[in-house]
Order: sequence, then structure tokens, then C-alpha cells
Amino acid sequence: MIHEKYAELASRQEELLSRPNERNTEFYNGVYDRYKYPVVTRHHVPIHWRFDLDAERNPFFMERLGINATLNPGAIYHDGKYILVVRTEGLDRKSIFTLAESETGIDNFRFVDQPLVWDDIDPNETNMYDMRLVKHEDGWIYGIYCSEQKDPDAPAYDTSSAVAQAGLVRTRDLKTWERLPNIQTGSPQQRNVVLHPEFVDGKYAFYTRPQDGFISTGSGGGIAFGLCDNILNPVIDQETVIDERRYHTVYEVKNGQGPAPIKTDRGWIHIAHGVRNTAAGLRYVLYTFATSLDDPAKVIAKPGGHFIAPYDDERVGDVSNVIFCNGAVVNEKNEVFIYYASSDTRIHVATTTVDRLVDYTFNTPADEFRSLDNAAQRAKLIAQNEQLLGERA
Ligand code: M1P
Repeated sequence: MIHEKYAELASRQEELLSRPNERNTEFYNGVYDRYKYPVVTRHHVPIHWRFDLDAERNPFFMERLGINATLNPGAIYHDGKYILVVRTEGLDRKSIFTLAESETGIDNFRFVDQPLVWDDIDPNETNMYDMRLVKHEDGWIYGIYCSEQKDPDAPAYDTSSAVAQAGLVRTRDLKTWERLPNIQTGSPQQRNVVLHPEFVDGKYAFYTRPQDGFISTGSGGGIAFGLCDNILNPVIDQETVIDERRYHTVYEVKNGQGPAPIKTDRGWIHIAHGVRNTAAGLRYVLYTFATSLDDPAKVIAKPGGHFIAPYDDERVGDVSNVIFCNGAVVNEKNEVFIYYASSDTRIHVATTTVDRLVDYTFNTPADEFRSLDNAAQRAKLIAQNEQLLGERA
């Protein structure tokens, strides 16, 4: 028999799931809209994924397999639905991948089916997270995720050092998944690996992030680009850094490609994350840049500063002061839905349009990299505006 408490929790959860979201009207920057509520939180995870509903087995109706956080989703617009592959982190710290879908993209996300599974080809793989979903022109939907294991070379006393590599799966229907071999690169650590949606020179093209350590980039780092002949034996022989780290920027410590780039008339628009140091620890923000349609490895525009940064309540969570994005979709109206997690805890959406993203990326002034030069840049804007305001007076 189902425990009597279930109906009460289910009805409370239904209120949350069916609650309409609304634009946050206090926020304005002309670039994108923020929304009042996060779109997916741990409270959205179905009750029967967490509790044993049976009154005899679970007389106190305890949560048996709790969820700690829902974050960093891959995203795809598929058959008219906004679908997220959510990094769903249990209380045991393991992340699993789960599907949540919505008709609107801004609210009513519901978890569906079951946690994603595939052939277990790597017994050392311990944790999986941050999937990038890409509909490739070869017809498959690929998922690239961070596949993490304990560092086999760590000394016995060190039980936290890890090695991250890029796991690869593919599907046609988001239900049945085929596990392909991990993507091989020359780098000892890889996270934030993303497949470019089109062939480049007849090959599969990837954005990577070569890195020496699990946390620290060491002498590596930067968003790199590399080609691979065979997706069934994915080896990237050469990685060329196309977007470097740089002192005193929002991406001075490290950076990483977010979702697959968005194709526009002016170029590929990339949403990436950048990390800087502060006295309170690392701060993760998003920034954009554009690459050439002829050569997706050639950066042709890069606004200065951040695109999305932690805002109000977004600042606090399991890992505070973090905004991270690995999922964005464009619908048939050229509206863009950017799914981002705040502080490694919950998922939000920001909406904009392809036209606005292009305008922002190509017309926002670049970072001048020095305060005096940035002062001159702002003085020019002020002078232009003062002239306009003077003419109006
Ligand atoms: O905690 C912030 C983020 O840290 C990592 O990002 P990066 O690979 O750039 O260091 C990832 O673990 C990511 O999941 C996490 O959100």
C-alpha cells in the first residue's frame, strides 16, 4: 500500500511543477531576460525517484535516495520540446544523467523516463557530469560528458585526486544510448569537450580544454580546437588553442566551451565560461565570442567582460559564485534559451534571440586589457552620448 504521506507531497510538488514562470522585470540589460524562478531544482525530481512509496517498507516515509542538486544540463530542442539532460547529483555525490522536458522552455519542466544508462565499458569511471548534447549533421545526437576516475598515480594518502576525460555517447531518440570509446587527446586531463555540429574538412571537429591538473590548468588551458577522422575511434591528434586565458580578465584562471556554438549569418556564436581568482575563491561567469563560418577555429569577435554572472540568490549554493552553462537551444523563431546553473545547485534559463546574441557579440566593445585604455573607451561612449543629449536639450 502507498504511504498516506505520498499524496500530500505529490500535490505540493505538482504546484511547483505547474507554476508559471515570469520574466524578472527588475533586471534589464537589453541582451537577455532573466526569470523569477529557477527552471529545475532538486525539488522537481519525482517523489518516486527518491522515496520508497510502500507504507510497510517505509513506515516513516523517509527519503531513501535523496537528491542534493540539479545542475549543468545539456540541452536540445527536439520534436518541439525543450529537453534537458540534467546533471542530477545524489546525496552520495554521484551525478547521474536524467531527462527533463518542457513545452515552453521557461517553465513546467518535468523529469521523464528513467536515469540514462548505457553499456558500462569503463569499470574505473566513477562520476559522470556536464553533458553537451549536439545534433550533428551526420544524423546522430551526441552526448559528450566528463568521465571522472580516481587518479591511479596518486599516493595512498591522497584519496581525492582525480583524472577527467571526455566520455562519448550517441542516440537517435534520447531513449537508447550507445556508449562509444572515450575521446583521446594528448592532454592528461580533459573537461568541457564539445562536438562542433558540422563536419570541418570532412572530419569531426571538437572544442577541448587541455589541462595539466584536475583543477588547475597548469601550463595548459584555453579553449582548443581539434579534428578527428573516426567518431567510433575518437582520437584528436592535435589541439590548437583558439581562445586563451589572459591575465586580469574574467577568464584569467581557466575557461571552457559551453554548449556547441550557434550558427548565425555572421559567424558561430560561442557561449563559454571564464574563471577568475578572488579572495573568496574562484568566480565562474559566462562570456561569448564568435568564430568564422569559414573557419570555426578563428575568433572574429569577442566582447569584453562577462555575459552572465551570478546575480542575487544565484550567488549562493554548494559552490558559491558560480555560473556554468553547457546547454542552449534555438527554436524555429530564432529565440535562444540559455540554460545555466547557479552555484552548482539549480538550473535557470535566460532568453534572448539570435539577432540580439549577434549584436551583443559583435558590437560590445572588446576588453582593452588596461585600466587607462578602458577609461578612454568609456570616455568615448560618454562623449558620444553627451553630444546626443546636448542636441536634445
Ligand atoms: O564548480 C564549478 C565548475 O567547476 C568545473 O568547471 P571547470 O572544468 O571549468 O573547472 C566543473 O566541475 C563544473 O561541473 C562545475 O560547475
